[in-house]
Amino acid sequence: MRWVSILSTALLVAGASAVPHAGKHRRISSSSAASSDPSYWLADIKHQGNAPAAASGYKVFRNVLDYGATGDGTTDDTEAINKAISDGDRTGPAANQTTSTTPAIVYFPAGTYSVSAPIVDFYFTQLIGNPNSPAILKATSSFTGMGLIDGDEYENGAEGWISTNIFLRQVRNLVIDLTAIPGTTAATGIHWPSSQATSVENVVINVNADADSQHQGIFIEDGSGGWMSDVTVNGGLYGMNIGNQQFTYRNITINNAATAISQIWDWGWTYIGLNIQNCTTGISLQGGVNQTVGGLNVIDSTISNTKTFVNTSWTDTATPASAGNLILENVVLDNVPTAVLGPSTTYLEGGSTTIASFGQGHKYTPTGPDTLKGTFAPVARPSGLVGGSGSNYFTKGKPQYASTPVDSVVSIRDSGAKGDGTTDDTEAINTALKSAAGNGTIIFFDYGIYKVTDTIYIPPGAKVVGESYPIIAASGDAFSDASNPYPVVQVGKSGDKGTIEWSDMRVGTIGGTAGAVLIEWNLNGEQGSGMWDVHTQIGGWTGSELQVEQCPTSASPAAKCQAAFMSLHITKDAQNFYSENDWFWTADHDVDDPTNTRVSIFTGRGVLVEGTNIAMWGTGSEHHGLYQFQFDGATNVVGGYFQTESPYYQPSPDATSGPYTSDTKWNDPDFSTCLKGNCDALGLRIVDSSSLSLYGVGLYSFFNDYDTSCSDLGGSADCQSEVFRVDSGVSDLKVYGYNTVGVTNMITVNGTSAAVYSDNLSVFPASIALFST
Ligand SMILES: *[C@@H]1O[C@H](CO)[C@@H](O)[C@H](O)[C@H]1NC(C)=O
Ligand SMILES: *[C@@H]1O[C@H](CO)[C@@H](O)[C@H](O)[C@H]1NC(C)=O
Ligand SMILES: *[C@@H]1O[C@H](CO)[C@@H](O)[C@H](O)[C@H]1NC(C)=O
Ligand SMILES: *[C@@H]1O[C@H](CO)[C@@H](O)[C@H](O)[C@H]1NC(C)=O
Ligand SMILES: *[C@@H]1O[C@H](CO)[C@@H](O)[C@H](O)[C@H]1NC(C)=O
Ligand SMILES: *[C@@H]1O[C@H](CO)[C@@H](O)[C@H](O)[C@H]1NC(C)=O
Ligand SMILES: *[C@@H]1O[C@H](CO)[C@@H](O)[C@H](O)[C@H]1NC(C)=O
Ligand SMILES: CC(=O)N[C@H]1CO[C@H](CO)[C@@H](O)[C@@H]1O
Repeated sequence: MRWVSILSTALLVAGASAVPHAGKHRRISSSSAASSDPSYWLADIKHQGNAPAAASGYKVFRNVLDYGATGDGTTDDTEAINKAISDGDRTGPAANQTTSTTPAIVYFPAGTYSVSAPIVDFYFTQLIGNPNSPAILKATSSFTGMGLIDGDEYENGAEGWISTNIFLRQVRNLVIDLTAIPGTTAATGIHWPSSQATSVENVVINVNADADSQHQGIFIEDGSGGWMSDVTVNGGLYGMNIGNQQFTYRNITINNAATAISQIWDWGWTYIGLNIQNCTTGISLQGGVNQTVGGLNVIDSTISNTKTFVNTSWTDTATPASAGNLILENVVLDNVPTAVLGPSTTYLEGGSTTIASFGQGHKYTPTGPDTLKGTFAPVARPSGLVGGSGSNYFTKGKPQYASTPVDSVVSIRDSGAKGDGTTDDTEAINTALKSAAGNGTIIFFDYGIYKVTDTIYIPPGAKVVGESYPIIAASGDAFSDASNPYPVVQVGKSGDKGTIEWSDMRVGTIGGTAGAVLIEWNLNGEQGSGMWDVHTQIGGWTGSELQVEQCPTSASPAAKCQAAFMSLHITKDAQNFYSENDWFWTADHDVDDPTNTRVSIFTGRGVLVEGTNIAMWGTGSEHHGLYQFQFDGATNVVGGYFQTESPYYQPSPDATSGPYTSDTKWNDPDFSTCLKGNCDALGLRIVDSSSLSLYGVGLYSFFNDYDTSCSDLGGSADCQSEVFRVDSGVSDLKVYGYNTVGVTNMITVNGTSAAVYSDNLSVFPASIALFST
């Protein structure tokens, strides 16, 4: 989550002159009143979320109509909507306080909501419309503010929350309409500096599409993101004007903007399914000769009726030498005269054609560095990972069950679970999951802290959905023995077949649970089984008994702060595991502490993948003691962006000196080749695995025993000696857009360093556009 300041925000607000562009945009007519909200189970069920640490009577679910909003298209609903968000002593950006105790869903029934000032989004808040008739948030002609939805309102010239600490937020099923604001007035649909475990999904943003429009759909100036999918922007100077450490975008459509995407800065960004139509420029890498964009991966995309697809300032002598990486794979062009334009020449002609592959940057295949400038051998995509049209990778958005009737949803609280953080809910949850899985019923986890003392088993057929990220929290003896690891949530048992869908939840632990495997995925699933917005959050939340008081950074690794054996285990039985925006987090700070004080919580392993046909889009794994991701015996793996961080306390102790150490039974890395005294957890290890294509990987090590000087820009990058190991038995591995921070040796192949950071300096990290074995 750590942020490093790259640019001052003053640079970033739209104001540059617009480029003329063709086309007219689609306008949505304002009309329908809120009374015509079609049935949607999430709105219509009984609302009984229980936030145990909030004041009594605290409401998790809020319907904006209950706070005086009308949705009639004319009444100014701004104040009522903001009241629905802030109600219940919730802390806004001015209070600058993150929280695990006051979650909220703010629901917008169908209708047109007139808005004259920003809707100020809060931490741990989901703004949700009806997928059967998304509400329109319509700016008045005199609207002013940083964004119609402002995800991090400025207070005294600074963002209220530190953007890299903003977690647990969603915006979905909404239409944002700025078309009443004159095109000559700068205006933004969503201002969204944010980080892991956040998402914007199924949103349409209509802005002014005149030739001189100063509008933009999305503006992000920083953060450690993040996920967006199924988002459409119509019109604008910029469809999106965006900078962030790393981000994943799936199925993003931009029509009729001057520049569809203005990439202000990044370390890496993965686009899968980018659709750009009728724009002048598709993606513009800002920054000029001194590049500010680390890199982009764009795959399975379609660009049409657009003069220039990518405008870049990269040259093979631009600085920093390893910035401006570009990877294009399977991109269809339709009437796009120039595909890639450099500062003084065209790098790739366009037309109506398919770009099978094109790249620029440094490459190691597997030796290097060499300059990649042109085509490369694209991935021969395994059939088990392909779906939809042509050779596109299979993708599937988070199921919202829009047409499911309310009587096909079973509440876990109605089934006897309490979610109060103290009652043992194991049996009630297991009984409910078992009976619902057979008949297609959704099991709905009303918000709560569900303490369990034994494994929760999710059987085939289950559809499990949470209300604003409820948490299943393991507690007690079953989970306490690190030499006898034990699953908290087991998704399918060995041999189980079928489909399981799981979304919007967290799994955590209470107290010392050194043997907990938070999620064990065994399902031999149908394609489309998986997890969407399911996170592990180990420590740092009220009720976890793993907060500042119990686990301060000054403490030696006491048993009570050894909190998990592993976050996620995708076993060798698992097939067709699909994942979107899942984040596996050993807490580095206490989110309920007023100054986000750091904590030392010790866990063993992040994500271990041993299965077949695995897709992981937009994922991160942070602060586990031995590794963040390990692929061991895995076949057919695709995904991106993969983001990791090493524990901040390392190397005191480091990965060789506990409290979790290498165990041959688990085929853990042995750390035999790292520089002694500098053996932090690996970000990524691959062994005995085949056909892996990773589109965007960032392995970061910011700290040495809580000191960041080892990762300073221009410094010695010696927070740790190695972070990415490719060991024996690996075939057909491709890594695109690879970034490291604070690491001396970027890649270790068969025990020998294959790439050093100093050959590959980028905007802040070191970068390699393409690594393949
Ligand atoms: C693109 O422009 C053409 C002609 O100007 C128009 O017919 C078409 O509807 C536009 N497409 C979109 C998606 O707006
Ligand atoms: C992309 O998003 C649009 C709008 O939400 C949706 O209609 C379409 O089905 C999505 N396409 C894919 C491939 O997910
Ligand atoms: C690029 O960076 C160099 C070194 O910091 C500086 O001297 C130069 O003025 C910069 N160029 C531009 C166009 O900003
Ligand atoms: C490409 O970017 C450069 C530098 O920002 C700019 O001068 C030029 O006009 C752009 N060209 C196009 C076709 O967008
Ligand atoms: C499905 O099973 C659940 C849990 O036993 C039950 O409450 C529900 O009524 C069943 N639904 C149907 C449609 O059979
Ligand atoms: C918010 O709190 C953090 C941590 O205490 C602090 O570093 C930051 O300056 C604060 N920001 C504002 C705008 O008050
Ligand atoms: C690693 O060593 C094995 C066994 O000697 C060899 O087959 C493999 O090609 C090596 N891997 C790379 C990437 O050089
Ligand atoms: C091998 C190589 O290209 N090294 C470059 C890495 O980046 C630095 C900073 O831009 C250059 O000075 C090196 O030449």
